[in-house]
Amino acid sequence: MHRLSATKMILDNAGDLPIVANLGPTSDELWHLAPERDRNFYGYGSMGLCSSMALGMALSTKEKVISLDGDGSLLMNMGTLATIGREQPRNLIVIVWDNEMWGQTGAQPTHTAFGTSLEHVGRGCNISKTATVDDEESLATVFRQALNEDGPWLIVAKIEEEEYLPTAPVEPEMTLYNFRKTFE
Ligand SMILES: Cc1ncc(C[n+]2csc(CCOP(=O)(O)OP(=O)(O)O)c2C)c(N)n1
Ligand SMILES: [Mg+2]
Repeated sequence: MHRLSATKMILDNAGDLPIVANLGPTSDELWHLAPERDRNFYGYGSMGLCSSMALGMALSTKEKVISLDGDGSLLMNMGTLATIGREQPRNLIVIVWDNEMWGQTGAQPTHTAFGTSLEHVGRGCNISKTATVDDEESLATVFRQALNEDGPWLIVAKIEEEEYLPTAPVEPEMTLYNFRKTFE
């Protein structure tokens, strides 16, 4: 499964729901697919905080909130999963693009390349709606289920890297301004 195509599938199914994206190619691809979509929150610079920010949003709104996180980032701030399990936000869907590497800093293999299962970590943190999928069709099936059923959800999507798209020309201030406006 490739992240770009899977992200398009997420967008096709997500309607107008807020989507928070991990820094780097995850944000770049989201922008290239939907540059005018003000409900995209691009997490440039904030490694490890994608699902933390999505958790905060989920606790502040009734809408479903979608986090597109990365394995290396989630490993760096694994306490996020414990806090999600503690708070039990019914409207939070975390998808982890697991390429088993810190891709954008030189493709160094992460712990998931050596047996760490982020799904199992999530279950140990009391997140009961979980899945690990490695093809887009399975991801689409579980994602649609997550949109229809209470969470919190943790979906680990195993992906293969492909060539990066150009960095998205977005600024944090504008991202925040445009995104916030959609909640008024
Ligand atoms: C606190 C912090 N440490 C290190 C970095 C450098 N850094 C940026 S992205 C990244 C790797 C992120 O890995 P992952 O979440 O798996 O995303 P991928 O690159 O695989 O898409 C690192 C180490 C950073 N931005 N912030
Ligand atoms: Mg990664």
